[in-house]
Amino acid sequence: MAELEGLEFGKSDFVLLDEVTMEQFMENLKLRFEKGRIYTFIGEVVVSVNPYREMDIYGKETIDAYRGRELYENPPHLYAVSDAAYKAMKRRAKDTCIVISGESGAGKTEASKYIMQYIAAITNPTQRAEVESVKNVLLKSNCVLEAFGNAKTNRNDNSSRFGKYMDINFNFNGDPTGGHINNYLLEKSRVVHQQDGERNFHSFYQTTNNDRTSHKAVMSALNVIGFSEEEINSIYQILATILLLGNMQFECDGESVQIVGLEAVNHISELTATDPESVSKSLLYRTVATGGGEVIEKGHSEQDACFGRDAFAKALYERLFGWIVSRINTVIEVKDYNPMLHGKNTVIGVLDIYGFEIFDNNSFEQFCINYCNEKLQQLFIELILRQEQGEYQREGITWQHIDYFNNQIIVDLVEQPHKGIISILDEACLTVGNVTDTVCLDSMDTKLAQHPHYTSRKTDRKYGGEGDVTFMEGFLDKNKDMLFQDFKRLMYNSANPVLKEMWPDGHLSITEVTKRPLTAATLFKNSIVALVDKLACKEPYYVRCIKPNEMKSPVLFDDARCQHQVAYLGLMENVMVRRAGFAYRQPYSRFLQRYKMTCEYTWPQHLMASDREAVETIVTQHGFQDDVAYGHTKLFVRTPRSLFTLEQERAALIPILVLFLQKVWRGAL
Ligand code: AD9
Ligand code: MG
Repeated sequence: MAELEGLEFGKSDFVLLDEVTMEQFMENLKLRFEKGRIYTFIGEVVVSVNPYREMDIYGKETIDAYRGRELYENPPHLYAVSDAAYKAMKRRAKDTCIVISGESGAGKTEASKYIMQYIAAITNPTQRAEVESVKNVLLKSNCVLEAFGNAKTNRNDNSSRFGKYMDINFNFNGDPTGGHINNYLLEKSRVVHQQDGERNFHSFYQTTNNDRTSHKAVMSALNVIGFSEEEINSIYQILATILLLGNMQFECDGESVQIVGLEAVNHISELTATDPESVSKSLLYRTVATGGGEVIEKGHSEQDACFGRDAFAKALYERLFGWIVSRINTVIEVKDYNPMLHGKNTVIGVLDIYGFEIFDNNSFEQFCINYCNEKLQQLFIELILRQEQGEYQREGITWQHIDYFNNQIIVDLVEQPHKGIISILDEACLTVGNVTDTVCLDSMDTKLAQHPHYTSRKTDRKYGGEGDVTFMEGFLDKNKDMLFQDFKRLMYNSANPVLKEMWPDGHLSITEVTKRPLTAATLFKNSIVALVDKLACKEPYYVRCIKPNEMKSPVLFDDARCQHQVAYLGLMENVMVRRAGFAYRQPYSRFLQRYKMTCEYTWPQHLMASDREAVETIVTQHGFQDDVAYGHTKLFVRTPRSLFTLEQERAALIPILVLFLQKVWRGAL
C-alpha cells in the first residue's frame, strides 16, 4: 500500500476503498485522473490512466525519489514498480518481468519507455563505457522498432502494430549487459490495406518530406545500433520495392495476364538486385509440381496476380521487420558471459503487447490479439493468486480461497487440439478444394454450438451487427498466409546479400517443398504459449493501462469507456483477491518505524524484546487486534480502516512533533 497522499487526491491504493464496488472504484479512478494523479496501486500492481498531456513526473528528481525505495514509501508511479522489479532482480537474483497491458492508445508503449529509461538511469553509476553502450542500443532500439512497427490508426497516432517482449540482462552488479527482443504478429495486412483515416507504417512516410525529423532520428538510431551502410540502403530499397508493388497493375488481353508498364519491373529488379525477367515471371506465373513429378509454369489469372503481388509486398515487409529485430538482437546479445566468473545473469522482461481490440470490423488480427490477451489474463490471475498464496504460506498465515472468473474455458475454446477454433480453422485451410469462410463458419457452428461462450450469426440470430462481432470474411486467407514459392526463390537469388539473408527458405526447389508451412494462427499460438511459459517462470509486476476517452483529450473521463476497461482487465477481481485475506502487510521493523510515534510505549524508543512485540503493543493500544495476523516477519492487516486510524493519528501528530523538535533545537525546552 502506498504512503497516503492527501485524501483530496483520492485513495492511492484501491485496496483502501471502503467497499470494493465498481462505483467506488470508478469514483476513485476519476477523482485521481482529474487531480492529475494518473497512477494508482492495487497492491503491487500499477493502474495507469493515459493523461494525454505532458506530465512533469518523469524527471531526474522523481527518479531519485524512487531509486532504491520500497513500493509504499512513495506515491504510486511506474518508477515504483520498475524499482521493485529491479530490486527483486538485484537483491534476490530473481528473474522478473513487467507486463504492461491495456487497449490501443491506453499508454503501454509510453509506459514501457519510461520503465526502460528509469532502469537506464539507475544503473551503471560509474558510467562504464561498455554498459553505457548497451543501454544506448537498448533505448535506441525503441525508435527503430516504432518507425517500422508502428502506424497511425483511428485509435492512436502511434499505434504499435506488433507485440514486443524485451528481456534486459543484468550482471551481478545490477548493470545491463545486453538483451533480447521477441516480436509477435506484425499486422502486415496494413502494408497493402488501411482502413479509412489510417496510415501505413511510419517508415513509409519517413523518406518523404512530411516525416523528415523522425527520419533523421531513425537514421541516427540505426547508426548507433551498428547497422552498416549497406544494410541501411537495403532497408530503404525494400521499402521502395514495396511502394512500387503497391502501384503495380495487371491487365488481361483475353489470353494472358500482363503487367501494366514495365518501368516498375525494371526498377524493382534494380532495387532488389535481381534480373527483370525473373521479377516479371514471379509476378505472372507460379511453378507447380504435377502429380507425376513434372514441373510446370502456370500463368496467373489477374486475380491470382494481384493476390501474389500483395502477398509478396506483405512478406517483404514482415521479413524486413523480423530481420531488423534479429539484427538488433545480435548487437545486444550478451557475449562472453561466464557465470562462474560473473555470477548469475539475471533478467528483467518488459512486455508491451497489444491489448484487447474491439473495432466495428474485427478480423483475424483481432481474433489473435484477443486470444493473446485471454492467455495473459489467465496468467495474471494464476500468478497473482499464486503469489498471494505463497506469501501467506511463507509467513505461516491461513489462506482463504476466493472465487474469480477463470477464463481457461475461453482459452480452451480457442486453442484446444481438434475441438478449438484454431484447429477448426486449420482443418479448413488444409482441406483441398473450395472451402470458403462460410463453410468454415458452418463447421464451427456445428462443433461449437454447445459451448457456453460461443455464439455466431447462426447460433444467435439477434446479433444484427451491433456488439462485439468478429467477421469471418478473409479469415482463411489470412490464416493460410500463402506466398507463392517463386517469390521466395526470387529473393534468395538476389545479388544483395542482405536481402538473400532474409529469405533462407528460397533455396528449396519446388520439388523439395513438401511440408505445408504452419498456419498463421498456429504459429501465433505457439509463440504466445512460449511467451506465457517465459513469463510464468519470472516474478511478475503489472502495469494496467486505461484509456480515459476516445478523443485523446486530457480533461475528459468517459465513465462508460473506463468502466468497460476496468471490467475486462479484471481489476475488481484483483482488488478482491488482494483484500480477500489481508489488504495490507508490512515487515515489523518498517511498521514500527512509521507508527511508533502513535504509542507512548514505543516512542521514542521501545524497550520490548522484539519489533514484533512492539508492533503488537501499538496494535492492541489502538484496539484493532482482531483485525490483524502476525506472520513470521510481517504484520498483516485485514481491513484498511484500521490503518486509516493510524495514518490519521500520525498525520495529526507530525506538526506537534515538528514544533516540539524545533523547540528542543532552539533550546526552548
Ligand atoms: V497501442 O495498443 O500500441 O495502439 P499504446 O501503446 O497503449 O497503444 P501509447 O503508449 O502509444 O499507447 O500512447 C498513446 C498516446 O497517448 C501517446 O502517443 C501519447 O500521446 C499519450 N500518452 C500515453 N502515455 C502518456 C504519458 N504517460 N504521458 C503523456 C501519454 N502522454
Ligand atoms: Mg503501443
